[in-house]
Amino acid sequence: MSDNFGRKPPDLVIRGFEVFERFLDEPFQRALLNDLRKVVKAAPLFAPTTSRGKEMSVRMTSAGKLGWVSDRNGYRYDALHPQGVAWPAIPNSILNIWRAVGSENREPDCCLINFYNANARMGLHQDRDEADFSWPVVSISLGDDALFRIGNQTRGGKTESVWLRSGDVVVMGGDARLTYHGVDRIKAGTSLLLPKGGRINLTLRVVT
Ligand SMILES: O=C(O)CCC(=O)C(=O)O
Repeated sequence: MSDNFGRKPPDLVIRGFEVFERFLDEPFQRALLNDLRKVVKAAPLFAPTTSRGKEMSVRMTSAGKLGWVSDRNGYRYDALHPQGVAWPAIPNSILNIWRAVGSENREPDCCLINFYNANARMGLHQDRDEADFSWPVVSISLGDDALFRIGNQTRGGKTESVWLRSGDVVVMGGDARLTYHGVDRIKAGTSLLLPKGGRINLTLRVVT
């Protein structure tokens, strides 16, 4: 298990999104999954809704000081899970990835955990609810392949897509920090990591 990540350049850079392919080997991915099971036990996945009451297709939960929630009152970072409990701490295995590719100077406040079944997607959006955009967002993919779309810093315009696979890590920092991005589709059956299939995406964020 390679948790001693060496410094290496990204395999791909698309519009400033740095893609580290297979950054996590399979034993590490399995260890991460074990840690995530404990997080999900303490803070179960929930179905977020938009402020208009429309259910999003991803299921989510968080670890860290703050978690991301969306309901009738809109979306926001919150210190409590919708069930009223504090979010569990971010597992060290995940923090080590942040330290390797994100920053050694500050820990993230939030690890947002998104679960995608084969039909789930995420529309193009910016991550802009954080106080300081000089910190990157680090994204970790586990399970089935996802078609990740990268747009521009404003809505519209041409986009580019890349398949993200289990173990891939993407750093969205610098000029890419406020670039629109989303997930168009999940290719079911492309990974054996999750026993029932699907995809987990983790995003590490400095919020305050
Ligand atoms: O699932 C992904 O790869 C991207 C997730 C994302 O964009 C987000 O959580 O804001």
